[in-house]
Amino acid sequence: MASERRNDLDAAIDDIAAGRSSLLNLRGIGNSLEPLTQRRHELTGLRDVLLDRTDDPVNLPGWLTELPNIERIDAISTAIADAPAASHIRWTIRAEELDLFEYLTDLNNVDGIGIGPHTYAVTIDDIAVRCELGELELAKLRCGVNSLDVSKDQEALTREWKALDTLDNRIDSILRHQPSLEAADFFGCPLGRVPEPLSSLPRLTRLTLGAVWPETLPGWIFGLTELRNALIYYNGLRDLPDPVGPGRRLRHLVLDGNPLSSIPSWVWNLPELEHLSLRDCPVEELPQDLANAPNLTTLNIGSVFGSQQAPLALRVPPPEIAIQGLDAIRQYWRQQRSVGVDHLAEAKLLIVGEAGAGKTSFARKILDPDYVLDAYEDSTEGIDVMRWQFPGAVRVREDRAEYVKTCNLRINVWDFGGQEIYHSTHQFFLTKRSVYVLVTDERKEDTDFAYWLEIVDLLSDGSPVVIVQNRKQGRGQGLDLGALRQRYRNLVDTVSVDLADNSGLGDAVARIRRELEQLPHLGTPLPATWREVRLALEGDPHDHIAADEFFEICGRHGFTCRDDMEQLGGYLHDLGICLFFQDDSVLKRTVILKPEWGTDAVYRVLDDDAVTAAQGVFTEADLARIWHEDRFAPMRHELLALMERFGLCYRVPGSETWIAPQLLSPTRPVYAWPDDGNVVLRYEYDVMPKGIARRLIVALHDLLVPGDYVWRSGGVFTYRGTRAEVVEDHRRRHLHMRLHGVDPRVLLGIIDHALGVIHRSYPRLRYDTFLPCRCDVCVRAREPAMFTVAELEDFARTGDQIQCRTSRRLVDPRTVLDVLSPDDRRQLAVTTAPEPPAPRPEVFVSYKWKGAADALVDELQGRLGERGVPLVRDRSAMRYRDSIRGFMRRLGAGKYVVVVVDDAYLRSANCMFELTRIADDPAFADRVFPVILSDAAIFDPISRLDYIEHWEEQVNKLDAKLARVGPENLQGIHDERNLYETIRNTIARIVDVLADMNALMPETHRDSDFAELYRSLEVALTR
Ligand SMILES: Nc1nc2c(ncn2[C@@H]2O[C@H](COP(=O)(O)OP(=O)(O)OP(=O)(O)O)[C@@H](O)[C@H]2O)c(=O)[nH]1
Ligand SMILES: [Mg+2]
Repeated sequence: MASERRNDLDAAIDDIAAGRSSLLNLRGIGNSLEPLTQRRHELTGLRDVLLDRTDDPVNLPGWLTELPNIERIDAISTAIADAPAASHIRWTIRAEELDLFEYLTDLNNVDGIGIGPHTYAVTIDDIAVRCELGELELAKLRCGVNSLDVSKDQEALTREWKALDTLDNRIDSILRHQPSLEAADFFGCPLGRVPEPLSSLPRLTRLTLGAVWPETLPGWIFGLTELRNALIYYNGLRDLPDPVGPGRRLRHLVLDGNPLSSIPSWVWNLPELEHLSLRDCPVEELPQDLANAPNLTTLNIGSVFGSQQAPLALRVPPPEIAIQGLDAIRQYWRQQRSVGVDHLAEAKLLIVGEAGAGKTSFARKILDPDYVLDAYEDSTEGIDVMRWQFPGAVRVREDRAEYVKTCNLRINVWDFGGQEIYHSTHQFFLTKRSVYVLVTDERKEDTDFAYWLEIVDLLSDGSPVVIVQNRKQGRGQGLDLGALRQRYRNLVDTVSVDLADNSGLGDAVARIRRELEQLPHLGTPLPATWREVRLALEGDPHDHIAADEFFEICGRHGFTCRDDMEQLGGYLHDLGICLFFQDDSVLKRTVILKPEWGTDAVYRVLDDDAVTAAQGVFTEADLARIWHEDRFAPMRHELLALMERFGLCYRVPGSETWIAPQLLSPTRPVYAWPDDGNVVLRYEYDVMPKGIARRLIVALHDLLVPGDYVWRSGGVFTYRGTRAEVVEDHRRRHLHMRLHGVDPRVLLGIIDHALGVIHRSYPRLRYDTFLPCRCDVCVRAREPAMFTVAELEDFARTGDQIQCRTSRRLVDPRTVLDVLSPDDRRQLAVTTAPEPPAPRPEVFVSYKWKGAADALVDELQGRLGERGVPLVRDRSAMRYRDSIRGFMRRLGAGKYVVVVVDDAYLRSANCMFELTRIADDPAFADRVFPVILSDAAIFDPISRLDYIEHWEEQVNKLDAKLARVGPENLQGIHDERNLYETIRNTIARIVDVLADMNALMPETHRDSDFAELYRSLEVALTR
């Protein structure tokens, strides 16, 4: 770490010495300036210094101010011990340093001040008075925080400020006396208003208003004459005002995290606008006006939590296009302008379920209710695709108005073979923006609802699912739709049919039609030429055409530029209408018009008896036999490329043989593997798609150990003297890896990278990576305790030791993480850090902070600490659920928890989240030591109902909100709702247990100096 910092510092000095930079930015590097002393003669070009954030007072060396060109030192987040007197340097300092600075040198040198949440009222008053007296002349004023947890609301943020009222009273006067101000920064300063005197600052070029939450935004902001940068994020703004005033010179406009559904046209007409950021804004349209901003070079959409995430609510242009960037969006509009608009009315219906459930029969009944069931219907091999058309209606938006347009909807019905062998390949065709039907055979109980619903959830990015229960003349078993729906957000309905007499069929088809019509991409305006090309392709009888032919068809239908044709090709591919892999050297020459032609060919190989008997091994001769018809024969090369592309086969290096790992032997071969000196790693999935190991085998087949070292669910890879064994355990949702050899980290890095690519192909995949504990007990154990990497990193960041659940020893998380760090060149030895004396298990405390419990917990921590029982509390300011996960994991692993319950605790979602997690443990009553504050009415059964009612109300409120806003894009609210519901469902039980536990009131605890609590803990800790 220290050497890294040193390198960064050296690099920064190199830049200055070479004249590439005049700024020394020490953020993240630290303020240790000793290394600079040796190289100070190289710093003649240095003009600005930006100091790192720290509360440890920094001493600046005298020579720094003697450098010939130094002009500014920014210490806005830094405590200073010494500030060399030098009248030519302008300082930016934090408010707290003002007096000291005046004492050390001269306030005339200060041109920037930072007021933060911890600044006292007297300091703010003092600044205001100095401004009024003309003692301070500022170019830069910051009232805010360094970083912001955007999930916090105004109230939560307000509580963090010591003197927000004073700031609110004084800020107008401060601003009125600073006519030279160039930058005003209110970031995380929840004033609830935009100070009006900002409107009279003629030189203001940069204005930051982040999480200020003004009720409305005044129009003069965008009329300020000199304003270049406006960062107006996380303010709850639903619309933007028109500019009032002459200014139109904005270059950077950041509006992230505001619930803006549209951007007014004046924004697009700003002549100098270069950068516009709309991340996490539910903007529905990026309009044609965007072409009016000639200088716009960056447009951020999607999410701050992942740049590749699709924009929240975008309909026009289609997100598939918008995510490709500004050029693609401009191209889309340019085409529309020149050729007019048409609307897409085509979608996919995917029918999945177990073998024999009745999928094919149902698909045929959709197309023709008079279809007579065939008792000898063949089991579907691979996938069949049928076309279904019906007159329907789509929602169309034009000129910001929405209307319903009737049209002929064209649906491609994909009927998937239900046999197990097909499951892992189907995932390539489970597309987004489709409707799914899960057919279940009601007479059997073999439907693995979880598997199907999870896999659809994983791959389809929220596409709706309808369950069709096929009664087959039996009785319906009845499904607990409510329970399933709670788990699977995209399950929309269940319908029951009997295909023999068509009962329920009409309703089922109507339900499915309704879902299809509501798919968000239907009705999307597209350049009219696109639809014409699509119709031409649809009318083409061929299974595939050459890419050049596709481009010719485009040309015949009004396309003039190749880029536009490729854009359309990509869009059709993304929607699953055609297969056109434009980035593949072989496949880019072909457009597969009928994807089922490709899937047919692929499944023929996987279903072939000879290939199956050879356990997946095949040659070109086999392919010539399997693909002998005219349909396939000329395209063998491409079809093989398609199989490789899907990760279904690989060529054995140096041979003319291919292997389809899906057909390999299911049993692991016997081979020797040393017991000692292994590096072990495990991936654990929430939902594990089938065949991850097989895709890894295909991706890294070059590294497979030759011979019998690969099987259906695993393989052994080798690289530079290290071997890695990777095994998939689908039942337990694990991928397990052990490595042995000279330096396992390189091979581990290669595998981790390949897995990353596979993981990213599942948009919603969630998994944890685990590493084994390295304490001396675990090193010898067959089943060592495992830590998640996220948890280890969390502990390593704070410098804490982590407790092993097996030996209860404290372990240094960095020694466990070592295996993942290829930078660390130390040989990987299986030794552990020197063992510290066996510690006591940690005791955690859960309480509602910033409330009545604070003082009690302070006291408790002191008292128990004196007696050698350290109390672990999470005082970090980020307690929102995502941020407290690390703490929770630790809390879950720690044995004992003191829960300080007051009324606010029982009404706080964060606290109750914590408590429900603690209560998940079957040994809840043994682990928890409650301290009940007097306002928590848990001893009276009637008052207890109040809490249940409270959570009931919260659920209802959210439901009402959800019903109003519509379910799309409200993932966060859904999660919140699920949490509230869990709390409502469990609060009665939890409170019962707490009330039964003979908890003492705090006064009694205090009177006895917490002796009772200490005694109970002591007994538990020595158990
Ligand atoms: N009597 C009766 N038979 C049905 C009904 N639904 C389907 N079947 C029969 O059940 C058998 C299997 O139905 P399919 O529609 O082929 O099942 P599938 O889900 O497509 O099966 P795979 O293609 O193997 O995945 C066929 O013989 C159908 O005729 C029904 O409601 N009543
Ligand atoms: Mg079938």
